[in-house]
Amino acid sequence: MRESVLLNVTGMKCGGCEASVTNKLSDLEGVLYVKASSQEQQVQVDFIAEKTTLAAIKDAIASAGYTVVSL
Ligand SMILES: [Cu+2]
Repeated sequence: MRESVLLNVTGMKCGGCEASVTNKLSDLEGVLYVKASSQEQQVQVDFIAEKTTLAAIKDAIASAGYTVVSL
């Protein structure tokens, strides 16, 4: 099933940061769409729930050097 999440992510400061988050997430199997906004400090990820998990998505963002803020 296709799911969409909107995560609050701190640390992105420019287009380069957006690109590194987008590239990291795009490497994950099952990720269909990524929209990272440094201005909003948010990352939208659309993914196939059978192929990846929210935890894996959060790990990928963290490994790119950014912080997912849990609400
Ligand atoms: Cu940057």
